[in-house]
Amino acid sequence: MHNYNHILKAIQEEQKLLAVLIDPDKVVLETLPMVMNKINASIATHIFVGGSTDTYNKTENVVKAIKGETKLPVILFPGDYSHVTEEADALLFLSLISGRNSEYLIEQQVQSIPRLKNTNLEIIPTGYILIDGGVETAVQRVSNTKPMCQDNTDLIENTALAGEYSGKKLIYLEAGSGATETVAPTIIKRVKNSLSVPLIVGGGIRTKEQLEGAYLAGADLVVIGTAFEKNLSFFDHLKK
Ligand code: 1GP
Repeated sequence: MHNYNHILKAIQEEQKLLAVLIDPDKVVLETLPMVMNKINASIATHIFVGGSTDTYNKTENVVKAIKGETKLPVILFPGDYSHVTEEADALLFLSLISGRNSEYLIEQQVQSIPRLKNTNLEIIPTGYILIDGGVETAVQRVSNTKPMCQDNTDLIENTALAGEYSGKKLIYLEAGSGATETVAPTIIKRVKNSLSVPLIVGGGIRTKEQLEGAYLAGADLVVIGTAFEKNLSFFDHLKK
């Protein structure tokens, strides 16, 4: 549990973590060295690789190419069991606990086992909670589940705790890639205060202020994808 322990240690030492999400469907392999240079010079601590779809089955090659350009841990954030590759350092073993679609609660997980059982991939059980981010996101479309309303803080908190009590080692509050509304700091705070396991927050974070707001509210690890995809100089403001 090397990568998970590293997350726990960072929290103990009050260090905040930042993952850059690289979507195999969108990345251009030729420009990856330049992209990775920017990331390596920034405060990013992790690379997440994944997306709701991987149309061209590129995940494994993308992970290999990233590994060749960085020492940062590369963690899979799969949309589907077919995106699992041993080339990564760890896998967020996601269960979409905000939804009631058994496909994403247990079926995809069962389907992934033949690929996983003989690998050394570190598997991190993760409760994934989709929160309404103002627009219909790919997660919502692909998973065919409804996001949780940001007004329903009690239900969000209870869902997160149900995840922890079911043995999830991480809880991920997700507004969805490209969200116009991020997960509200009040929600992050409430969930963080209840949980004992680390809290990941992502979706729609496009400014340094939003990033700092998420940390201040209690996010242990923040995920940023779109802001960096759209503007590679985004991380110029987040240099080491
Ligand atoms: C999506 O939380 C991540 O799964 C990142 O979202 O692309 O909006 O940064 P963005």
